[in-house]
Amino acid sequence: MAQIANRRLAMTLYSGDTCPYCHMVRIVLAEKGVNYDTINVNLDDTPEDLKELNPYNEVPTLVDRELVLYNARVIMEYLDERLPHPPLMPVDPVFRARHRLMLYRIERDWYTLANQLADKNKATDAVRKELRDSLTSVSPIFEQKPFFMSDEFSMLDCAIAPLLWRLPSYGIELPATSKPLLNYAERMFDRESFKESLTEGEREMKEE
Ligand SMILES: N[C@@H](CCC(=O)N[C@@H](CS)C(=O)NCC(=O)O)C(=O)O
Repeated sequence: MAQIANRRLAMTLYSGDTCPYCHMVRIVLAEKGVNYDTINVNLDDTPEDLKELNPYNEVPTLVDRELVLYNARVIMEYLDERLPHPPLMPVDPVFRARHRLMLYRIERDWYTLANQLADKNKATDAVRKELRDSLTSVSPIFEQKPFFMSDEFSMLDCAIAPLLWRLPSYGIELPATSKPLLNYAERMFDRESFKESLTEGEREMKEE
């Protein structure tokens, strides 16, 4: 697969060291075997060019020649279409729509809570409990297939794995009854693309 690993595309990712949305995009890029440049953005002091590229001044922001994209889902879908192998979304329109709906739910139900936990002023035990209970309740689903609701690794896994990786840093420990989810997390963390996607700040999270 050397030719895939050597794919030279003039892509640049503006990325945050601990940003979970950037992490999702980095996993997709690693799955696709893309060579890209990373600009590590300090969110307290964002570079001038990011302000010019993205009206929201946020990461992830991807530049592919003339094209500038932001919002993790927009970027991930673009990458999947631009680099179709390996595919990370179903082809069938109905399955594709369900996949998008699930991505939306992951973001709305789990990342809303995770974002609060990442913010010291908003992190409370009630939020911790809500996220922990929500994950615990869906744990049995992770037993049915090797990947999230699928026999193949997909965009859904790219979206969930960064959240699971951050649980210790949010102060969440899943109960033993969540074994299927814990096993799934270990499978994701063992995947090459996941290991490749990690920044220094993310590696440190696991040791917290
Ligand atoms: N919905 C956006 C969220 C991205 C986001 O929240 N990024 C944060 C870092 S994790 C950011 O850039 N924040 C900049 C700021 O708050 O000034 C996406 O999916 O890309």
